[in-house]
Amino acid sequence: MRNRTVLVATLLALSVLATACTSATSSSAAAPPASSSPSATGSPVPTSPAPAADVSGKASFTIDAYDDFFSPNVLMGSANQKLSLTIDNKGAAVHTFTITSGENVDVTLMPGTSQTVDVTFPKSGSTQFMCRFHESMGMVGQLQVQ
Ligand SMILES: [Cu+2]
Repeated sequence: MRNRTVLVATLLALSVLATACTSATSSSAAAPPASSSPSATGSPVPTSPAPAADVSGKASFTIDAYDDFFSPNVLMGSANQKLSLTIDNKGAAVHTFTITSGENVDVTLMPGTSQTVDVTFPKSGSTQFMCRFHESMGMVGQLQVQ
């Protein structure tokens, strides 16, 4: 929620700047409406996780870490499936990818870096993973047997 508020405030500030520039450099053209896609330049940073990903039959997969969530944060696989999982930290903060149940996985990702770990889906149900720094902010996910 807080991220969204910051984003909206940033977009508002940007559109004010854009309007100011337009009126300063052009007296005839009307200022573009504030809703004209500010995301057209550069790829927009998502504000929530992508939908669950089906990784059945795959040997490797990549998820992204943002501030502060994994995307996607639910991986659907098959029982006992092994997966070479790359975590790509696209956020500005340091994150971890951590599994404390069963196999121990714990890697720390500096901003702009990625790491690959081997994970194994459980026999049934799901295995939780999380970021140790932001678990309380909901930066969690699961390997889910479908
Ligand atoms: Cu984190």
